[in-house]
Amino acid sequence: MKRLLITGAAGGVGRVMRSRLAHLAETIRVSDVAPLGDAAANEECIQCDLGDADAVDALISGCDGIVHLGGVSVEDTFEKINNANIVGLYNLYEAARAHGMPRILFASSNHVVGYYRQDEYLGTDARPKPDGLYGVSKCFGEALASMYHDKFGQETALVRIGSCFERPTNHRMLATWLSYNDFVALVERVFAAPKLGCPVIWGVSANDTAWWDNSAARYLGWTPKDNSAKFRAELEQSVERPDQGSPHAIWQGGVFTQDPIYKEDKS
Ligand code: NAI
Ligand code: 15L
Repeated sequence: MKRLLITGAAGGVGRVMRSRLAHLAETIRVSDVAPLGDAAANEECIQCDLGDADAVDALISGCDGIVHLGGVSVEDTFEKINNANIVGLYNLYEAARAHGMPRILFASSNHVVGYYRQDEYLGTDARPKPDGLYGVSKCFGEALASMYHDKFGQETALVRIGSCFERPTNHRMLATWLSYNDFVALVERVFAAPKLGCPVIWGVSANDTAWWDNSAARYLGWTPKDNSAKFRAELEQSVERPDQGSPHAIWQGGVFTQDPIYKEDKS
């Protein structure tokens, strides 16, 4: 690619992907509403709010691919979620439509299915059961991408990320963990595939404990390699096992199921 856009580049995953995806394009355009720091040699930094349609239109102009990580990433007020994850998504897809429909990887979330139990094994066609307004906003994003694909041919990988962190830090993450290496490999496959379409993909490593079946996305040739099992013994020693009756141990979405409908700004 000539130019790859990474939104949410000041966030936890974005900060890592900013350097780890540098090989995918001649220029990496990084964006966030938060400060981005200095641009590296092959980077362009653009600070903007996803809720600002004109700014997003300018942001997408000239890009051949988009890794869309930007947005509210946990439960919050409807106003905040609406601006970043709903209006922001619409702005992104309209800008993409106006600028040659660059392929998009959309960071969806396991919280679109947070109200399935941990003893259920889901395919990519499982009916959404979101566990909060954040999860609902990711359902909106998936539906919007699907419509732009069917109506206009816009290609998007709908990656329902589990827990993308350096390592699993609680018992639930033994099933949901996605390593940075496996995520990088997935992004590579998404942009290398001759034909992508608009698949749902579970963004999860090859963990021994598994809730999600990725066989429908096998055509992409993505084979995650990391396994949370290597952290299990240490985690069992350092983190108390959750009570069997706690939401952390019952629901795939874990404690997100306990969030209220926030009315006050959390920050
Ligand atoms: P994060 O919260 O650390 O990063 C998100 C970034 O988006 C932040 O830097 C924030 O400033 C930016 N942002 C928020 N509102 C914005 C707006 N209105 N305009 C422009 N930028 C805005 O989240 P993280 O962990 O890096 O996740 C990245 C993406 O992956 C998010 O979309 C999140 O929902 C999704 N995801 C992450 C998971 C994980 O385990 N880290 C799991 C499932 C989904
Ligand atoms: C998410 O969707 C969040 O963005 C992330 O911060 C984690 O909480 C993750 O899900 C998870 O479920 O562990």
